[in-house]
Amino acid sequence: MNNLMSGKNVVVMGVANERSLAWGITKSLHEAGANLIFTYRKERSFQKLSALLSEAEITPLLTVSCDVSDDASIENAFLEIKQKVGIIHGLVHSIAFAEKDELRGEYVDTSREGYLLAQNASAYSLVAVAREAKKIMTDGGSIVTQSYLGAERVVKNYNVMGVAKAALEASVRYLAEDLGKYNIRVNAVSSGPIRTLSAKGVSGFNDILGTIAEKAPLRRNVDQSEVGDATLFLLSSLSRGITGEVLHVDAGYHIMG
Ligand code: NDP
Ligand code: N5H
Repeated sequence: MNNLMSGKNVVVMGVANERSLAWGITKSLHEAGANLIFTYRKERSFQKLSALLSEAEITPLLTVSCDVSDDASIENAFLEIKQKVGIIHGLVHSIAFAEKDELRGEYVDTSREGYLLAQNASAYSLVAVAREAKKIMTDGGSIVTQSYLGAERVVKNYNVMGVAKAALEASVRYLAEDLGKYNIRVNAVSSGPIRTLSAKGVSGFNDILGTIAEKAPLRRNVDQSEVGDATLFLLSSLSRGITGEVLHVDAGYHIMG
């Protein structure tokens, strides 16, 4: 146990199961003494999350439902957080969604509907959530989202999600400027590939893991605990001079030509 986050209230969005990046982040935050608030969308995620929390002996301050593609749902969730918890110091956005059909074949075939859906759930959602979080981050705070290398480079099959992550990373910079005057920092972690529910059924995922194990400077892949600790760093005062940044947690893979 370290005390990096003791007395801090942190909202974690995006635990679907024990493989979720958000669950790795939860474990790091709990170790650091944070008080945790969770949001979920599907009932199945709520059931999983409740079981995981009791297994890990973590008692959350609150668990609320929140569909980030729906403004009313976001407003209601943050209203409930305000009423039951009051002020928050941190927020973890670990959410993305695109239709499976858009995550294979050629990007040029992306439908308008598929494009808008991916942007809505994966990029605009950070803006909408930051606006609500700002209202209850009255003592300053830190917001951290999760991105991927496909935002910067063309990665086979990532397609519409790469463009959504590019918008997400640009939003991190614009939000950092807007919220900096309230002492709220906004950053992203760009994680290497990790087998999660979202990655399930994705064609070529094993090949990507193999390439990284071979080519990354550390000659291995990363795991949820490494994303968890880097996210903890960005949420804690250790990173107090850092905002608008995209921190790669990818065994160094992104530096390779
Ligand atoms: P998970 O499948 O574990 O998590 C995805 C989460 O997104 C789920 O909890 C899901 O909740 C939530 N979600 C999707 N749509 C909505 C919505 N409209 N409203 C609220 N919640 C929603 O996968 P990961 O942990 O892998 O993904 C977390 C983040 O990490 C994503 O942004 C992803 O792009 C990013 N990332 C993942 C990498 C990887 O290799 N796994 C690499 C780099 C980045 P529910 O099921 O309840 O709808
Ligand atoms: C280059 C790759 C592999 C190809 C692309 C994968 C993209 C994944 C991201 C999105 C978020 C996956 C997604 O939306 C899946 C859904 O269509 C279906 N799944 C679900 O509905 C499950 C049940 C729920 C829990 O999932 C969500 N998202 O709600 C990228 C990989 C090497 C790295 C990677 C996997 C990146 C990433 O962003 O996740």
